[in-house]
Amino acid sequence: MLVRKVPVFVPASPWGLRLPQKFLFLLFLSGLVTLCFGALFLLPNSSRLKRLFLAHRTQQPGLEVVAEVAGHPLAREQESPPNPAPAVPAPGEGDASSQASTRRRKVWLRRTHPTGTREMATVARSSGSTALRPQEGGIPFSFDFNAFRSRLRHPVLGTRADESKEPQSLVRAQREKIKEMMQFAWQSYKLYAMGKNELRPLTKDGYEGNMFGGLSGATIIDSLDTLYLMELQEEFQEAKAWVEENFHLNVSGEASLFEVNIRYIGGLLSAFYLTGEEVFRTKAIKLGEKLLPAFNTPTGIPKGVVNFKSGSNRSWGWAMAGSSSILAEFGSLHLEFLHLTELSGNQVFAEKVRNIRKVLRKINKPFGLYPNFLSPVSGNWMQHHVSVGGLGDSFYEYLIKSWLMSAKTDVEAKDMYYEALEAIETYLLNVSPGGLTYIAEWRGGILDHKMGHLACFSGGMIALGAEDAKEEKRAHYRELAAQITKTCHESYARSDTKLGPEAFWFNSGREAVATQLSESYYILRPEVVESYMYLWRQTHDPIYREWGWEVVMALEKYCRTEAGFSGIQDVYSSIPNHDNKQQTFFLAETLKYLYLLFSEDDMLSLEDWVFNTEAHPLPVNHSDSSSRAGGRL
Ligand code: DMJ
Repeated sequence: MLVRKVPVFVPASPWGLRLPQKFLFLLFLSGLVTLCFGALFLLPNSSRLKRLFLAHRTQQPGLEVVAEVAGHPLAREQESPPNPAPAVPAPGEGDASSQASTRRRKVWLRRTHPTGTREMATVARSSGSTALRPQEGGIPFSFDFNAFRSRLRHPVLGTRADESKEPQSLVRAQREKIKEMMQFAWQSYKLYAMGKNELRPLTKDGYEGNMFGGLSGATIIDSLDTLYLMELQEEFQEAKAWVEENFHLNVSGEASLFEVNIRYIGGLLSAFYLTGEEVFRTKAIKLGEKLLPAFNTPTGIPKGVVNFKSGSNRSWGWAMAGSSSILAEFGSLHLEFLHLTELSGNQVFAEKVRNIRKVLRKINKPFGLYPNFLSPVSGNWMQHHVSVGGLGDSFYEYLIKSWLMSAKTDVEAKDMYYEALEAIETYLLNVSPGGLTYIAEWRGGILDHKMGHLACFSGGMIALGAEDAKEEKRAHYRELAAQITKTCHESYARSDTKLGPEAFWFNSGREAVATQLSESYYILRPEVVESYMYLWRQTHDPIYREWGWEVVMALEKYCRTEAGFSGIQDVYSSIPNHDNKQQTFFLAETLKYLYLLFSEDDMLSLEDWVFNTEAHPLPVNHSDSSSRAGGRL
């Protein structure tokens, strides 16, 4: 073994320095260099310099964002540090100029929201003007939040005309009751499951599930806008603080593109548009980037599952043996992705969904119908199963809502919607011997005479679209919407709990009831009250509030537990067997639609907002399209 002898002394260098001294000198030098370079990053407003050092610059702002954020693997994975310092201090905490700007904003808010006083307080306190410019660690693209808000036709929360007229009205008390339910659902979640995706109210713990790729806090993000809308300000601040401090995107599991999009992206986008809080915009865009690998397929039709770590994608194993993408999944991205482009300047999001539209436009449709399974490789339908319930539902919803969100400029979406509706009417619509109108499911020409609970959203959708149909069809669609909604109400009314089953049939004399236990459950779903809300807004027929109130009473009686709300396993048993799950959509959708049903029409006015399929409000594009970021909303 060779043993090296340690020298007794080190010879001096030509400058008279010994080795330890040289080492110290070098250490000092490298420290100095690090300090200078670090200053570049620490100095305020260094984002321009950072750009110079960290990315290729391009001339087009949109592409700049692609190069810097989407294209850079590190940037894609990177997260803002937890608990970032607020860019604008809260009123009273900042310097004179920021206080002046807060004052200016309050004046502006007073002008644009003359009677929405509480909403004004929330927006002013929470955001100041943070959304007006990019922040450190944020997205290098500015969105003019003030201009956006000034284009809305109504105060976001309405004028509360009813409150000033009848402060003690029954409707107000009903609304307050629904607010209390939301508060209870939130408090229970907070107490037993804060940060987890869902609350399990019986076991009093949290549940992560496997749909979100390791992302947490689905209930929090799904609840943000409902809390805001109900003016549960303390709870909203708790939710926001969690997003700021604990909502991390550097996760590495497999996620459902659809679920992450409708719940997380939808929830964050709405929270941003309601409050102007930069954190929601930044996280929505960064999360949107993590979904993009799902689109890496020969046709550009995304696969259902994306791996956040490897960026690989796959179809669900149950979707024609892993060969198909699902219509409702790839067809329910349009609204959110256009808003991601709008808020980031990054064209990639809009391009992805426009390509989906192009493929669907071109492909041959059997009898004008859209089957539920499509190969993302060949672009061919894989099975002729058509449904307005599960697997198909929100595709149709997003067509009519794309038209409405574009301020009625996306004519292609409108045409596709009415053509699809015609085909559905011709081949799927039925009236039972007992006189109930329902939309059946179609399997290559053979009908299953059943409707899923999910399909009950269609009453609301058809009502929403009725006004823009050809004149001779308008009254017909209004009536059709009312009839379908009535059928869905029957599915509730014919159960012992007055809650509806997961699926109900129209067979052999039994109508609008489930025929087996495996279809008799109710998991706090929103679709029926969603339709009540749209029908109420369209007709003001008091029956919809009556029916909505029946649901409130039933939820209280059969689904409320000591520690939150739970689904039940059999709507035909008045002794509830709870499923131990408080679904995130109960807070995002069911309670929100109920609350809106008992509110004035100008609260989240349909002139200004469309609801994504998870009930997250996204704004209608009222602006001149030439001034937009190019998302053509
Ligand atoms: C929600 O996540 C959405 O409404 C989706 O479109 C369908 N299912 C649930 C609620 O039932």
